[in-house]
Amino acid sequence: MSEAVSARPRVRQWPGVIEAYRDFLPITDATPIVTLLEGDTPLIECPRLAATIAPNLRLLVKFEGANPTASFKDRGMTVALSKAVEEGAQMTICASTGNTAASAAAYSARAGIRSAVVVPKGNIALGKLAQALAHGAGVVAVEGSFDDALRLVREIAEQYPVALVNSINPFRIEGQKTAAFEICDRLGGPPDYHALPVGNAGNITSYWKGYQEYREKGVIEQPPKMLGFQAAGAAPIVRGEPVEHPETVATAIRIGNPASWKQAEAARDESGGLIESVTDEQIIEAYKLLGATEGVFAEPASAASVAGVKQLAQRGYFGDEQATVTCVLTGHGLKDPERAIAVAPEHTTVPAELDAVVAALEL
Ligand code: AN7
Repeated sequence: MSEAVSARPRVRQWPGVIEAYRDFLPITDATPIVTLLEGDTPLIECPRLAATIAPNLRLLVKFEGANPTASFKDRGMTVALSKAVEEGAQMTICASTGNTAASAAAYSARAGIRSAVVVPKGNIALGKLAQALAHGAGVVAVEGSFDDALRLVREIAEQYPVALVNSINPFRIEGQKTAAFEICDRLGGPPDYHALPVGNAGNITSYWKGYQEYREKGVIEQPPKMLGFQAAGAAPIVRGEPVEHPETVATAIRIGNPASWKQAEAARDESGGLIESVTDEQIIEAYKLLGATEGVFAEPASAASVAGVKQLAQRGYFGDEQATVTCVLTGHGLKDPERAIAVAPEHTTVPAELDAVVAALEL
């Protein structure tokens, strides 16, 4: 037998979510896999944070900022782009509060096709805009909200030959559900509660689908209770009606009329969980705590999950049981450096002399 010779030596690494969970995904041999090796993100135990906000809990965070474009969107985008290319698409389009835009732009570049993103003017974090531009997307800011942008791209996708890659694209949901599989696989079972921020409600829909599929396959017995958190100024599901002018520091979830509203309610009700709101103050407090107590830097929207768990713990929701709670930290803190600097104390500038630096450091 001749020796197998390969021009490219095999790299021993995680293969991305499609190869890792292929059996659960609508992928065939004809599907070209567009991947940046997303997924396999850290599930980090946070005992110090738990001691501060909810001493009875075993608290873990799923750090989705460790994905290639630094948010959870990459899990859905690898499947959406793979299917779009399979179907012959030459261009993608999406509306976005920023992270979808960054991910769509990157995966479109990876696939060798064009991308366009429509964002609400003035309300997209700097890092996300930088990413979309760096990956060559056509960026259009509209004088309106995310909801306006989504309405526009839906119309455009009906009239022009472009693939819509917002989470109304079912392949996005399919890819994103892999995060639920990872949590169960790493924990050796499901958590008791699963907390996450809710914006357009695609992610809560995805996680719930993932947990249910693992139950159907007999991998887990009992899926977790789903705990969704909206920002108080952008909480249509909590209020029971669309919010025309959503406002929050957590620009990622500044959404007034979520596309997957009904699915989010189903996840809440079928799991026996809840969807509540947290104020911007609570969000920023949790954001700072995560960074300072655990060394984990997530963007403000992500911290809504932690703020929500604190709110529930304070009113005794979890009881005395030592429940396991996973919080999804959906995006990296570096996405929004302006917010990080705005909420921190000002730093000192001194002459480049030892005495001055030592004095300033209060050593
Ligand atoms: C960091 O990028 O909607 O409930 O256009 O970026 O699935 O919408 C982002 C949403 C949470 C909410 N955390 O997830 C977009 C966009 C971060 C996010 C959400 C988003 P969904």
